[in-house]
Amino acid sequence: MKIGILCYPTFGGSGVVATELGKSLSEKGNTVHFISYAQPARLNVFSDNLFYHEVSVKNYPLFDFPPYETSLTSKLVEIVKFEKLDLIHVHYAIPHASAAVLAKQILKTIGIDVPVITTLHGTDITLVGKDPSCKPVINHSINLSDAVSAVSRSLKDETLKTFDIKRDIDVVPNFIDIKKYTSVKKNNYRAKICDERDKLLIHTSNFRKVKRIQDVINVFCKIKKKKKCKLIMIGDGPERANIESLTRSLCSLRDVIFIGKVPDVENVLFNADLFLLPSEKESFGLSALEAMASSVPVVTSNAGGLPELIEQGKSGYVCDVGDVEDMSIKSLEILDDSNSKIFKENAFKRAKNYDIENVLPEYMNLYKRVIKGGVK
Ligand code: GMT
Repeated sequence: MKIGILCYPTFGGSGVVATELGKSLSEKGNTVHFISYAQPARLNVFSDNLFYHEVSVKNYPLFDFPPYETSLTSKLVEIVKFEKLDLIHVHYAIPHASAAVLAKQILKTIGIDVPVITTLHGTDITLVGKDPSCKPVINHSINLSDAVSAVSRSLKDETLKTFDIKRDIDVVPNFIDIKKYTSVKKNNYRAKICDERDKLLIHTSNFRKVKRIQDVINVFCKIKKKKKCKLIMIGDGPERANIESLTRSLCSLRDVIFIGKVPDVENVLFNADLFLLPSEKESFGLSALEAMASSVPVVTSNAGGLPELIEQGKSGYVCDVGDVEDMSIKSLEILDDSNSKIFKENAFKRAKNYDIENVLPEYMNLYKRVIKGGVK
């Protein structure tokens, strides 16, 4: 198949899922064309069936806002026409779904029928998408896509509740490539900052308000009173400066280190003891799955799709959003030497269900369903 993938190029979950999906599809012999405004962060391999097309936006003194969606739509029309794509798969509805639906309509006028698959990732529905400034456009593009998937049952339910949807939505969960996590042998960060008795805690995110990162620091401070431990904060974003100053006021900077964005998160997760994700909203929680694939148990909030991923009391715990007291109690239980090993084993076992080899066929089925006239 010849597949066009539209996504954000950043380290955010939807961009990571889109890129890993495209890489895997190309390994299976499909031709994949990524379309975005920059090269996707995890697009680190190149082969003769993997392409990247950059969208450049025409600026003009009249424009206060460069018209990205128009440029994206035009680029899509060009790529579908000249590369003879069998389908367009968009990740994160805003603005990708409406651009793809418009491109589809334009292509129809010249006799090309290209199916559009929209994958909803989270804030495109739960936060930004439901805002009146986006809602009618998102609603329309979901209804006019040829297939729509959501990354959890919770996100599907919220989509149906919030919008006027006249079609089915499939649930296709996030995934990891388990091989990548099992081949790591050393965590240089752990070696550098921890002594033998230290437990290592990790948090990864894009440092937005919705992640409630202050809860990570507050839970860590509570654990620290009972157990020797260190915390590594991975990622970057608008809240980072605030969180760094909160950390400085609450604990020693030798105990918490902020390492910024890392492309190979598995090397930092390896041999860690606990992952914290106390988000306000989290449609799936890819970062928690990545931790579990590294045999790291998780303590998270019960937001969105997290309770679907984590088996309570086995691979970790989900606690009420904002309940830092409960999160620290559950963390201490997992960190206790008598429990730690079994939680780690269960986390890894759970993650194996989400291996790309199990999830890729679900996307392939969606593709086959929407390609009516067979592949070109
Ligand atoms: O978490 C973010 O703000 C990034 C966002 C994205 O689209 O890049 O992540 C969302 O999509 C991920 C991949 O499907 C999910 O694992 C995250 O749970 C989801 N984030 C939220 O719902 C807040």
